[in-house]
Amino acid sequence: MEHPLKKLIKTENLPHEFCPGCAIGQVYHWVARAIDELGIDMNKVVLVSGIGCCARGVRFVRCDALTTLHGRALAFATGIKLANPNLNVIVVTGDGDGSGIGGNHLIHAARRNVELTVVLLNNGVYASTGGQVAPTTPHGAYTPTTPFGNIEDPFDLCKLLEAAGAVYVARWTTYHVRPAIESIKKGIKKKGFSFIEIIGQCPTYLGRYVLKLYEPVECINWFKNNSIRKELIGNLSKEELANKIIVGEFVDKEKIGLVERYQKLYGKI
Ligand SMILES: Cc1ncc(C[n+]2csc(CCOP(=O)(O)OP(=O)(O)O)c2C)c(N)n1
Ligand SMILES: [Mg+2]
Repeated sequence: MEHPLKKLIKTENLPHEFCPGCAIGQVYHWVARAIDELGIDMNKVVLVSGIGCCARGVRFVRCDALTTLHGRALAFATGIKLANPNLNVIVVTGDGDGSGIGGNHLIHAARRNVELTVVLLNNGVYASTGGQVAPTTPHGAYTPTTPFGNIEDPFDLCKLLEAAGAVYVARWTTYHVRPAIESIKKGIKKKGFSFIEIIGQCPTYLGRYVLKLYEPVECINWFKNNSIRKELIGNLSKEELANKIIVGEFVDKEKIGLVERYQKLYGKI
């Protein structure tokens, strides 16, 4: 059987090293589909990632791609965009790579409003190194490094990126296929820093340790049953929302980006 996105997915690089049912396949498929639906020439796309399971996926998409240093994808992506503003530079990163070791780069790229799209797969753990606790791991969660339950609170990455200055911010889960693809499309089209968080299953660690669910599809059903659209929050109390994943678009605004500011500056000299 031919892959329906064979023109964009490097099926010749298969088989892959990901666990069965991992969200990474979905995330890269959606990025490829968004590019395809926007009709963007793949020669004008660069995918940039750091280190981690999620970061490894860039090698399966038929475009120029870099896996860089751990947490430094945004530094490389910023350089690429400044050097060649005609490229669509998309960073696909994990929660650890993007918001742990790379957290500082993430907030500053948003503050500077670099014309980049970040798609961050949040599986709540450092999956590739054994499922250790991450800045996104839920409070109380059992992981190999929190055997008594996580005593810390996780980041709300969308609030963080909104405060940092991103012009487009959205969160979906791997259950929300179509809205997630639409958000990635919007993010790519935005002239500024866009951030799309995808809460996704790592069946091996998030599933086994944190959610105590053993099948990928059970994790996706858990996301379905434990998420709520931003518009439906209504009068729900903080306590009622405490364990819910709030999904939707949180920011969609216009602001001049860094590359455009540079271009204006050069025009004046
Ligand atoms: C400088 C440095 N520190 C730590 C590591 C080990 N390391 C590799 S990947 C990773 C975590 C990746 O987590 P995440 O970005 O969430 O990716 P996932 O595997 O969950 O997709 C860590 C800590 C490293 N490779 N380099
Ligand atoms: Mg992770």
